[in-house]
Amino acid sequence: MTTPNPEAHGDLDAYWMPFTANRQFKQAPRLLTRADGMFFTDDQGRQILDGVAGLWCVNAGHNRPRIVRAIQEQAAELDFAPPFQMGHPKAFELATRLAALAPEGMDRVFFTNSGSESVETALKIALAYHRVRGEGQRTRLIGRERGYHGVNFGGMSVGGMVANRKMFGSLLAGVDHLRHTHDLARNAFSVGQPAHGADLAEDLERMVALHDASTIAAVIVEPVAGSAGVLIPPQGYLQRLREICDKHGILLIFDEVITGFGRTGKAFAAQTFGVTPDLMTVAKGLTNGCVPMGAVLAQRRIHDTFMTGPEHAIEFFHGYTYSAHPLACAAGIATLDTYAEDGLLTRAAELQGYFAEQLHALRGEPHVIDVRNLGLVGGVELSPRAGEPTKRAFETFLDCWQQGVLIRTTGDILALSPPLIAEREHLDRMIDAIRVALRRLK
Ligand code: PXG
Ligand code: PLP
Repeated sequence: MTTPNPEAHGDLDAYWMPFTANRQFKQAPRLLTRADGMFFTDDQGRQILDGVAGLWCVNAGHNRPRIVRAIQEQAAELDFAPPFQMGHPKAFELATRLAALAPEGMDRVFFTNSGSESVETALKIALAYHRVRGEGQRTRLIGRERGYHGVNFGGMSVGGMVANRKMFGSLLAGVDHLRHTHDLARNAFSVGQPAHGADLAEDLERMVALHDASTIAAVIVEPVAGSAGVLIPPQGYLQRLREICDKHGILLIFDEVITGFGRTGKAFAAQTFGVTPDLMTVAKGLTNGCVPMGAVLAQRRIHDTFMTGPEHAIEFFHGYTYSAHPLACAAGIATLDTYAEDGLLTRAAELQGYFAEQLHALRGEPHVIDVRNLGLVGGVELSPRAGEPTKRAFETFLDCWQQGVLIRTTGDILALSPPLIAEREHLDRMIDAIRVALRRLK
C-alpha cells in the first residue's frame, strides 16, 4: 500500500472530498497530476492505466488535441455569454449536432452542467409538459430500486441507492420505485443481456393499479444501471416498459449519463436496445469530461407542446447560469468531431466480443459470484467478506492502483468502463490486474 506521507502533498485538510473516505484518503493520497490517452500520471510519476474513462466520461481518452485546442481558443474568444434571453452560435451548433446523433425525433436539446442537473431538468420538463397539456394532476414520478440519478433532490428521490438517500430527510413526495432487475439466482454470468426478468417491467402496471395512470407523470430508468453496480437490462425489459408507458400516457425518461456517447456500441443505449424514450439525460461523454456539461434531449412533440401562449412569454421557467457555457459548447463540438473522426461511437460494438471473453474468464477466480458485460461496460461481483461488506472490492481497487490500473467499485462490485480508444492489450492489462488482486485477496 502507498506509504502515508502527507508532508509530500502539502495541506490536504481544506478540501472536503466528494463520495470519498476523506480520512483514509488523506492518510495515503492518490493524486493524479497529468493524463494522456489511456493513462494518468500520478504525483510519484507512475503511469496509471485508466480502466474507467475517468469516471465514465473520458470516452475519447485523455488530452485529445482537438478538444484542448477548442477550449483554449474559446476561452480567448468568448469567455461567457448570458444564456437567458441571449445566445451564442456554438450553443445552437452543438444542439444541432446532438440532435443529429440522437434517436429519430429527439431533436430538441436543453443544456445543463452535469448529469444531476440534467435529471432535475428532465423531471421538471415532464411535470410541466403534463400541466401545459391540461393534465396537471400527473405529478407522480417513478424511479427504480438501485437506480442512480445524481445527487440533487429530484434525482435522489427517484434514485434507489439507500446510502445516497437515508441521510437526507423525506425527499420529494409522490415518488415510487419499480423493483430492480438484479437477479443472480437466475442470471449470474450472463454474457450481454440476461435472459430473465422482462416480467419485472410489469411492476409499472402494478403502480398504475395502485396510483392510477392519471397521477403518474414519468418513469425514469438507466438503460444500463452503472453506479449501482453494472446492471444490464434483461432481454425485452426496456421494450415492455416502453409499451406500458405508451398504454398509459406516461413519459419514459432514459438516464443516459453513463450509457451515452458510444459506451454500449451505438451513440446511445436507446439505439443499442431499439427503444426510444420521450426524454433522455446525458452528461459526461458529451464533452469527453473536459468541461462540465449535461443536456436533456426531448422529443420534438414535447418541446412543441410548450410553444404556446404569447410569443413574448418565457415558455419554461428553468435554466442555469452556465447552461450552454461557451467553453463547454466548444469542448462538446470538438468532442463530437473526435468521436466521428476516430469512429468511437461504434468502437465498443467492435471490442465487446473480445472484452466479454476476457472478462468472463474471471469466472472461477476467488470470491467472484458474477461477471456482467455490455459494450465496453464490465461488472465483476464479489461475495462480501463476512461482517465487512464492500471491503473486498475496495481492497481490490487499492491493489489494482498499486499495480498501476484504475478501476471503480460500488459495494462489492468492480466496474470497468475504459475509454473507447482502448486496445486489446489495455483490456488484458486491466483484467490481469484484477485477477492478480483477487488471488491475493482474503
Ligand atoms: N445519472 C446517472 C445514470 C449517472 O451515472 C448522474 C446521473 C449524475 O451525474 P453528475 O454529473 O451530476 O455526477 C450519474 C453520474 C460511479 C459513479 O459509480 C457514477 C456517476 C457519478 C459518480 C460515480 O462510478 N454517475
Ligand atoms: N443562488 C443564487 C443566490 C443565485 O443568484 C443563483 C443564480 O443566479 C443560483 C443560486 C443558481 O445558480 P446557477 O444558475 O449557477 O445554478
